[in-house]
Amino acid sequence: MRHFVVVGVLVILVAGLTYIGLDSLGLMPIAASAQAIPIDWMWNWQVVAISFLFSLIIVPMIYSMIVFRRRKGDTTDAEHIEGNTNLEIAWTVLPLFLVLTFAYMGAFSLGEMRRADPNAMIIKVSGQQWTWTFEYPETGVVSSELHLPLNRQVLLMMESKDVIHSFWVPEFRVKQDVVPGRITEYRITPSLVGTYMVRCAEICGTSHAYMESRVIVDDVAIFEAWMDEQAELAAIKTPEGMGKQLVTANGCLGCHSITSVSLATAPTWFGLYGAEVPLADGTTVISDDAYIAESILAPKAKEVAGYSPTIMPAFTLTDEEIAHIIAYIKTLK
Ligand code: HEC
Ligand SMILES: [Cu+2]
Repeated sequence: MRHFVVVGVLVILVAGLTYIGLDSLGLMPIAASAQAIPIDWMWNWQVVAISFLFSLIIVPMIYSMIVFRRRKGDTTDAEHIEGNTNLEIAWTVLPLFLVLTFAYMGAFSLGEMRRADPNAMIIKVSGQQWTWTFEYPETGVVSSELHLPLNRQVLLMMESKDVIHSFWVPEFRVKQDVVPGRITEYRITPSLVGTYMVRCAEICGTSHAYMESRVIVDDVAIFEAWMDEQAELAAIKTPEGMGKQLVTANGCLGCHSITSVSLATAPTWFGLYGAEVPLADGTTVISDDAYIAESILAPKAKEVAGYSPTIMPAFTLTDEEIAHIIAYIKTLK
């Protein structure tokens, strides 16, 4: 009996220490959505259960190894024990009860996360190798960054243009696949102002690792100011303005930078127009209208030195659209 008491106390002590240790590792990024609360609550109970089960196995094992080890000169056999019905009932019923509790908690928090707010703002999300595009149907604004207002539920209607992607903002906790040919939904209520990253969580090709876009949560007033500004820009129907919208809507800016610093994936467009571009075969080409048009319609035709031509998908755009994009690229210097 004394052994049971000692082991019991040790199990509880080690379980507590394990929990404190695991908790202090900070395994979770900060929580930035209302949906994160039930998820983190469940996660916490899971860590409690893990700590307890770990202790329940490790402590009696180590205790037995030390206290019940064979003494010097002891050659007798151990006592023969056969079956223990009470113990078997206990270790069947208790885990069953625990598993059912967790199943209930899981179902409950899934319900919490899916709770639909009739005032939710709808945003269309489209994923393609290897960029994200966001469209706000209320205003017609298209953006390569996801701007969200604080404390208002948004409903993302997500679709893929090519392969299966997965929309994941770790700080929001929820993750949802983005599948070609069907629309998947993702509800979130941002609860913390900040800048986060959406990253693709479904390996989708060579540049999967770069499939990231900024997610910006702002106070409602700042969000609305941004939206007004974007709507105003979209209303300007100059060739450059339309070119800018086209490159955003087609996800070009996920790979191409418009500043003097290139992204890892593709050459920058800054200063591209009229420049002499070094090609992989050692020759150079002057970047004029024809070259830029060819680069968009048939990216494999000329390979820019230092970059892989297999990365950029071929786009089908009209001559007029190409002309707008070229007009926009001309402004980048
Ligand atoms: C998935 C990444 C990706 C996307 C999306 C993408 N590109 Fe590219 N682009 C590249 C890479 C890589 C190169 C360089 C290799 C090559 O020549 O194909 C390139 C080259 C170019 C060039 C030649 C640049 C130079 O420095 O000579 C132009 C122009 C261009 N892309 C335009 C576009 C336009 C317009 C879009 C959107 C309609 C677009 N790209 C979308 C990856 C991308
Ligand atoms: Cu992807």
